[in-house]
Amino acid sequence: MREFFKEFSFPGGIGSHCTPETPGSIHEGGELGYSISHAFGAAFDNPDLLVAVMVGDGEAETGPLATSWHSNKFLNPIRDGAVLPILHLNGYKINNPTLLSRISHEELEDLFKGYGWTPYFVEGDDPQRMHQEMAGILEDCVLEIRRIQKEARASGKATRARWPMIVLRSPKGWTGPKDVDGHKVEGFWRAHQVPLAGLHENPAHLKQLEDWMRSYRPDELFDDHGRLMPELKALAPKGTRRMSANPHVNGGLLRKTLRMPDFRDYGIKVDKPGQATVENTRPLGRFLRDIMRQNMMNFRVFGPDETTSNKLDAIYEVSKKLWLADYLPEDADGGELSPDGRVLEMLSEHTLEGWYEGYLLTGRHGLFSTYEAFAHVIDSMFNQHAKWLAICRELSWRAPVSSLNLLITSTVWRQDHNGFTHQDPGFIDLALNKSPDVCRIYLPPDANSLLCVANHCLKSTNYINVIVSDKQNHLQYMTMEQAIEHCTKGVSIWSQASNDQGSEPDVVMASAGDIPTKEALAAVVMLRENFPDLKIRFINVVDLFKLTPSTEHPHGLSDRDFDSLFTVDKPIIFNFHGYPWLIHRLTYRRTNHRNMHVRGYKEKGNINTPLDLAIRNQVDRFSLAIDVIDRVPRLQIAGAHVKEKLRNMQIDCQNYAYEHGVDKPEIDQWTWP
Ligand SMILES: Cc1ncc(C[n+]2csc(CCOP(=O)(O)OP(=O)(O)O)c2C)c(N)n1
Repeated sequence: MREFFKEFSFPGGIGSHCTPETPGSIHEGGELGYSISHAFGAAFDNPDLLVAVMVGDGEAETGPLATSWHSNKFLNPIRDGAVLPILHLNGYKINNPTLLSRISHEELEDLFKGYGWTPYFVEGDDPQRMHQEMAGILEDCVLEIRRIQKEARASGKATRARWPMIVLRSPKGWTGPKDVDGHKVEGFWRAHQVPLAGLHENPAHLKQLEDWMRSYRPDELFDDHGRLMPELKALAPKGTRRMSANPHVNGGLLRKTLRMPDFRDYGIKVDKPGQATVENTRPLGRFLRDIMRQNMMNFRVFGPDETTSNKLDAIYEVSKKLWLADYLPEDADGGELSPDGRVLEMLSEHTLEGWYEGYLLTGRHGLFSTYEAFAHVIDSMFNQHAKWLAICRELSWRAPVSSLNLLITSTVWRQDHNGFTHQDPGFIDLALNKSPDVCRIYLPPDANSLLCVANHCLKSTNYINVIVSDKQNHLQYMTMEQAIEHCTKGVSIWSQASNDQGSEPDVVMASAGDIPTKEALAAVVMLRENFPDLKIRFINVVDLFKLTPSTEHPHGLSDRDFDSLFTVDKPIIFNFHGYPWLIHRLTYRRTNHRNMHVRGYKEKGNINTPLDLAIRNQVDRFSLAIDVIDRVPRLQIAGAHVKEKLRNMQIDCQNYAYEHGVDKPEIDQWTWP
């Protein structure tokens, strides 16, 4: 017992909250706010599961928790299990009263009724009476849940239910020291975590601790050797009925391999690179539709409000959006709503992310698509999930779970009418901070490469895969075979855009992302027209971690491979989807880093045409071509006339955009010659 106590919240020991090391847990309580959404994620598609979830009244003040009460409108009583929230109204946080404990009973009851719950109250401070009452109310709630499920399942009609919940009002630090040094502790915020401090120096505190511990009558609970009395031990459930051995909370044990069609069948035909445009995410939508079709009990698609906007709406051919709230006649016209839909859409990125995490951690699969700029809403949840996975990887008894796949779409470069607020490619900067064992970032430049990357991600386990791909029409570069080769390598030379075969290039032009790739290719064309003998090597990067040294990330290129691709002394112009410094972060230890010139989003935007936005951030074809002239020594002086011409063309394009509201047709409809 001494060993066990010593380990608690001790260096090298176990955490003070539920951590991945805690058997029976899928929920790290460190960062508050996600208990209810995790619980619902666990309950979806688990018809026999009842998830009881304790919610702190402090936690209930957080944004993510507050919005997650609405999860009850997404629980299908036929197909899903149930969630029983127990709001623990102990009145205090670390240093403050809680809001929900300082409103009237009536107001609190109205609040939860308003959220669509049926609240039951258990209130008091006499342990014996409270235990009996809690047992009684729990029994009532379970019976009520079973009644709702039985009715729905017998009738075959899934309707929204007013599920029960419990409000447990008990003192904070209940049965702990009442007062310490003349200050109220039990039933006050002072009871938070450590009610008695300085035990080494303060004999009075030590005595109080001893009295407190003895009040639980340990001599009746343990024998002389410190072992739990056999009759008490016998009370514990057996086998998988034990909370710690419940297979749902080691979800990898229950995980079934996702049945997947061949992604190649969804590819688009590319006869010649850089000619036709396709909405990159649309073929992915058809792939997801057929994955859904084959996995109607363990695959879900999540998105705030944008599955259609993100061009993934083919999924609705197989399964609609889950909707159990009221219907209006006009919903029949394109609403795509259904009480048994498997696509989850609610305008709360927090709730969706929480559901998705709970769903994955209990052994299922999915994909979450969201606007790039607003992926930041779940920054912190992403962090916590990455930490969870990082620790799980060290625990041999935790079976691998499906990766969390985030499709970051509606990206910075195509916010033609949304403007500045929708321009933020910074989510990948955050993803880069996390353990290399856990995070992957992909920027497929066209539809076939997106399919290839998505296929890989959906099959993987224990990662967070961030896939950045815009939803608009973009040029298509690769046949499916080429896309597979390119994505397998993660970074490669595009030979059709290069003319340095068999020699050393004068300059390396690199790109990552759809629009930056197009602009870089257009720059190459202008350079080759103006300087036919200029040797250019064109490199595209899909897997961002290829850039980092192999000693830092399992995907990283060896220095030898990096040097042979990017050269050891030639200028590199890298046109990047995101903030430019991210590429410097990844490559600062590479031999040729001093010649690496990165262009990316520099927070210069407003309502812009695509080219105008590119120009303002210097990722446009003209700026890139000028960059090359400036960096290749023999062009620095000789190229001055071409530079002038390119500047004039740039000014002309910008003026056209401001006058007509669109880019010049030769820019907009530019194709690789
Ligand atoms: C998002 C977040 N913000 C702040 C904290 C710091 N914090 C830890 S416990 C706590 C109070 C929690 O109160 P409550 O949820 O009522 O839990 P109790 O300890 O009273 O059961 C706070 C603010 C946190 N863990 N997570």
